[in-house]
Amino acid sequence: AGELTLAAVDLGASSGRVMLARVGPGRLDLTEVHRFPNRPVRTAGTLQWDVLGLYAGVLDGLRAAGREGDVDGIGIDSWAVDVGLLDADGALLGNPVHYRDARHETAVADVHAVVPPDELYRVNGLQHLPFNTLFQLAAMRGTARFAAARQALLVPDLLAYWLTGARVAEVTNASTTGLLDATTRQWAPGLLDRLDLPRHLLPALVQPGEEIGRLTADVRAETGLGDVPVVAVGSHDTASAVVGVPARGDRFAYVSCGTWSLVGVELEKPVLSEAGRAAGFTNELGVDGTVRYLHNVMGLWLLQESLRTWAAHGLPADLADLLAAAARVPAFTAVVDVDDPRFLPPGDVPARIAQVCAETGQTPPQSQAETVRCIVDSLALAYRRTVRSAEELSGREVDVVHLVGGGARNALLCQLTADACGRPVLAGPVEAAALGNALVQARALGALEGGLGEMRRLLRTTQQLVEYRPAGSAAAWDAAEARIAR
Ligand code: LFR
Repeated sequence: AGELTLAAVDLGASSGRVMLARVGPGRLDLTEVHRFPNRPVRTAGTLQWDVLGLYAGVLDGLRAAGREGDVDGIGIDSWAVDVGLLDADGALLGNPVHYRDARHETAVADVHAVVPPDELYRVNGLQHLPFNTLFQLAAMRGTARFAAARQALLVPDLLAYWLTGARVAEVTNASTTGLLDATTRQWAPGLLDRLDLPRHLLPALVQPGEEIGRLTADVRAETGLGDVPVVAVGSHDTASAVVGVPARGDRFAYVSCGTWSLVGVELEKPVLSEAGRAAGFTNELGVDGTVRYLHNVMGLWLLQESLRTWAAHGLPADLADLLAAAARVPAFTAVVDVDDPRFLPPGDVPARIAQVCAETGQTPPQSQAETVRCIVDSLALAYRRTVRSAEELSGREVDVVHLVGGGARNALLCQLTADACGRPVLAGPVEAAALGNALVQARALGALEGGLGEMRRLLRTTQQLVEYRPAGSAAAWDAAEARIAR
């Protein structure tokens, strides 16, 4: 097998990237060819994704990729759950609504009245998040837009549709909708019927590695690329990031740390226990039939929103400076439960932290550095709690915690995660999602052989990783946990 040049499109909540990967036996290099901001827009009270802006960024990136040489394949991954609705002509009916929009939640009680939460979990195995696609669609029932809708496409599938003309639902991302049966791994028609969601909304499923289609003539003309296949990858960014975890064997936990921190283990089969539901564990599908048994921890969002709030008030908002200051203030002056749903919507996170501290009888952080320290301590504490629960609930033992994604650059967070979990943390790669995207393409197109183990071996031999050894006492973390016990 030779070497291939692959474009990996990776869209995050705050920016989109087009990366060029050169992959072959013993080789895996990644370079960024284009990066563009992802700015959600609120109109008439609804928070939405500027999906045409994102698509334009993808086209710019593909054009830039083409200038570097021949492109052999394209893969797309992004955040999950959000969908664009298409009408009978295949035209987009408005912008996909952002998962942080408050309206989705209005349907939760209605859905649960028809399918109680425990029953829902036995079918879809999904942690309750108020924005899971089924709640979003249920909240739209009765609207003109919904009446006109013939199909719902998840964001990466929508972009792939515009590139190729083919409409599919890639299965790792489909598993985040709440409408996929966790046991059969097919759409759950019974669930759709009971919730009055037309079955035709959901396109045929495809597996990572299948070709979705080839660039249309229009797109070829616009990008300068040739007859390039768009290959289904783990189109849920977290699925691609878990491919990009450079683990050896199966005794590992991961923290996929970006805007969210997805914390869990990789399994062969779903765990649909009531205890897992109560602990907020999800059974999302991974590449090669794996299960991502994980919990959504609020993640770097808390830092991002704090910086945004401070910048708006004219306060210092340089992350590196604030983290350096946070490393110098004492640990555990205040900790919060980062999964408090009040942290989900955009807004003044520092004020919300102060409020939660007051409610739990703690002195709120008195400075920006203390607020940042509170966030980082609280994230590490949540990782500790979640890794432990994942082990207990799944029976999988964990020797090492892999921290991948942008958070791998945050040395304070990595060290505190090692201390909190009492396990070594292997940090990196930062671009795990783009790497996982490229690896799945490379195998589909014949440049690599084998399973996740071979892909991960290639990651270990080519990517820069940093090890953090655990230090300090478990008792301090236990005491911190007791302060926020729910
Ligand atoms: C991470 C992520 C999470 C998903 C959240 C919302 O980027 O994809 O896995 O729960 O975004 O879609």
